[in-house]
Amino acid sequence: MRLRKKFTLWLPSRRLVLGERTLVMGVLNVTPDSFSDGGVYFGADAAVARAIELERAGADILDIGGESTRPGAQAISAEEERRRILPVLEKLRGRLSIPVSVDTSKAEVAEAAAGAGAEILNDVTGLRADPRLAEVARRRRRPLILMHMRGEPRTMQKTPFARDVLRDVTAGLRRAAATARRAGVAKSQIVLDPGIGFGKSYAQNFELLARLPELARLGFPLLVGTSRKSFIGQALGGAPEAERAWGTAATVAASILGGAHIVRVHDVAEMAQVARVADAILRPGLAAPRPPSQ
Ligand code: HH2
Repeated sequence: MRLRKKFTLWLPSRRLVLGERTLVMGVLNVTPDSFSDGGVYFGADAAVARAIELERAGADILDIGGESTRPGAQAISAEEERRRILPVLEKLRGRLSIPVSVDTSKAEVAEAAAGAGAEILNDVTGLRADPRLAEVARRRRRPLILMHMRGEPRTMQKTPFARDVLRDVTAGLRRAAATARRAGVAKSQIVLDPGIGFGKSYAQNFELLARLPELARLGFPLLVGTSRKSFIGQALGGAPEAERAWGTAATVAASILGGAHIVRVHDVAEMAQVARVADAILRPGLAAPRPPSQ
């Protein structure tokens, strides 16, 4: 176990220090079909209420997505994606004190979302779907999360998996970062993500978590998203999404001890506790935080 390297991301409204305390990114899917919360926050008002709830629960970043990437999901148009997320972003303006990231692979959606207040861009295709997204990140000065996905959501769990998952993920992330750098995105504004569950076998997801320190060597901050994913359900003998929180907790702790700077989760209050304790294991010399004043 090694101490994480520190990084600083520059957002329009603030800077985010990574590597001291793990940052918890709360998931808000404004979709009818996401694998664990699809349809629940599909209306703008329900989504806004959930965003505020996630902030109160201890989220450091709110990640809003308008298109499901679950295995087998159908792609939607940029217009439809904008129609889903823009009203939520507009209604959230001035109502949150945490920054918002947008989970999109389309440059025009990223552009519109940045105009509506999104401060971080999160691309699950690592610029493979639309390399122009890097241009938006550069021009709008937004940090860019680049995730590794093997194949595409419609077919990713059907096509052959990589023989050497770490090599595949490392090569893909290197390529994605190079594309972003060529478009003028500063190295310090890039975050990498191994893409747990995206075109990986059951065993490969666990291998990636166990070998996260090798990805940390790429020299970028790491984000890991395991929350409620199906490999956790499989490890628990077929537990449904709603019963995967404890399994998720194990993966969140492992991610942090392996070097993750940000964890992306649905159960924010619970995983924020997991993160605080895992952080304390990483830095056992630090004094306990002071209890909140009564
Ligand atoms: N996972 C999902 C979506 N976006 N982004 C990053 N950076 N890393 C992830 O692991 C990741 C992600 C899938 O989870 P969810 O948003 O809950 O489901 P869906 O894609 O069905 O909306």
